[in-house]
Amino acid sequence: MDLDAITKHSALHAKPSGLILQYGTAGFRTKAEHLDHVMFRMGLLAVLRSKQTKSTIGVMVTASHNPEEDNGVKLVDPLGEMLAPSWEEHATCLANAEEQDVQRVLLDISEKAAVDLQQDAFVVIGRDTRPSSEKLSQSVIDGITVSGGQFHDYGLLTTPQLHYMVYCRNTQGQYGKATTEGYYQKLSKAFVELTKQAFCSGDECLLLKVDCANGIGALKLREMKNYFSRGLSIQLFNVGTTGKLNHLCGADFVKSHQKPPQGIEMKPNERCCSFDGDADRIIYYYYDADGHFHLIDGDKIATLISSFLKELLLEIGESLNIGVVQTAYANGSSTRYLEEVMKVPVYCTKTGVKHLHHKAQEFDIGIYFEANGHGTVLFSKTAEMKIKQLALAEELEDKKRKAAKMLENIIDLFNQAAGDAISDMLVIEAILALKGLTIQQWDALYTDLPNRQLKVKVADRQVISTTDAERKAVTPPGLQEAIDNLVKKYKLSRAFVRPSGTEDIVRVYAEADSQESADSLAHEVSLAVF
Ligand code: NG1
Ligand code: ZN
Repeated sequence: MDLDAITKHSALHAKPSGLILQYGTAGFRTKAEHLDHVMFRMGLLAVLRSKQTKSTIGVMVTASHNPEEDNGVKLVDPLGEMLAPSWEEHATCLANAEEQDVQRVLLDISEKAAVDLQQDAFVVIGRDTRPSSEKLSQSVIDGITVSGGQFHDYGLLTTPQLHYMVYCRNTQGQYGKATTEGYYQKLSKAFVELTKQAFCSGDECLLLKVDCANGIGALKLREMKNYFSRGLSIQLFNVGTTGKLNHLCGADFVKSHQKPPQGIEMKPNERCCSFDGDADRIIYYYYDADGHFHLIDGDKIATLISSFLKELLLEIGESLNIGVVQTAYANGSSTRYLEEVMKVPVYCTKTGVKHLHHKAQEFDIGIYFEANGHGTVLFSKTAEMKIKQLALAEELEDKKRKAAKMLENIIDLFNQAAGDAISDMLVIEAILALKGLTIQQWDALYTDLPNRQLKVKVADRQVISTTDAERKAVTPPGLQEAIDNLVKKYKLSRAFVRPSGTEDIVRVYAEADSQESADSLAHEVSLAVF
């Protein structure tokens, strides 16, 4: 590495003085105009990480569901996972270093992480459709090339597609081909195989309306549609030609406002879903015949998937263990239903998919979803091998082998590297078709407890610290007692606060037996935060 060249180049991507940023829940995120230096430096860091792991590393330029003016960047580790926590710290140090210290911090990281600087480096880059993303990804490339790394720029990609590419490249193609065609082929083949028996001849019953949040999901879903000769009929809305990214639409909007997005025509009982801005989240919803809006969030998605997988496991008769992983935002009714009715073990982790993903890896089949629709299912190598063997076992009775074949296709249909709106959508559509379930029947599995999420602006959100998977506040003193006393006033109630990792706010969550109570509890708790 030519450190002098790096210093020279770094000056062209100067850090605005006084700006301090944190590698948060999903990398760095802030107004796009403040991110040029971060992008350049993440290019540098990706090269170091690649040298250290002797693997391809990914860099994704996106700010997901944030407003169009924002942007962000995150690094993807060798198996398509989020960056390791110790490297998040390195990322924060490097992003915040003053210009004259960049060299020193780079050397510091190399030393601490025992990076062999002679090693080759390879980085792949993807970006979302934000107006700022192209230029910012160019700054990442600058950082990579000046530090002697090689790269492949995929250009426009969904976040989960980039995770997939990284995973494929580091497993010598075993997981799939590291191209968008490879991704579409893998998913569409698994979907077609899985749903072979399910589809009726008319297209009408299979219609799905998709709100693409005016983002990358529109482009990629349109490409994907070409790979289906039959089966699902998808109609795209909010494709980015007129509307603004994430503005009054998208999964985050629908989930947090508990109402439909603008720009989609919904008829009663029609199945609709929304992606977020980088297509790693999905939320379903519909209007009933009386005009009431029904939201089907990540918790209900996890429930549908868990019950389907559990049934298949019973049929193949293998004792593979299943675990469902949620966060504190999971609706209390979902946790109760999973534990008490379905009898599957449920675990709660801190917010952010990296925590859920990590926990889900402990099971043969780890199902994880955030309430906001971000999640996937992970299969252990043992589970995958057992399932593959059974699918091939000629002597097995038909029913068992069919179940094993379904599981085999399900493994291929889920993105094993990250939560993925396109892949999750196909899994859900397949399950609904195979089970002959309508969206209303799915919705009726359990009734959500009314809930409310609020954002509170405070001078310094870091004064709030939490424990017990963020369900209890440790500081400031007295806050948890205040929340406990408020919660006691309502029936079936629960509330917690935590500083957001992606926005400069504190999030308040409350649920209770009625919407009025949930709203009032959330409001009272937000007053206690000041
Ligand atoms: P923060 O801002 O830390 O709450 C939000 C979501 C997370 C996760 C990240 C990354 C909620 C309550 N929080 O994190 O679940 O998806 O963004 O996108 O939905
Ligand atoms: Zn996202």
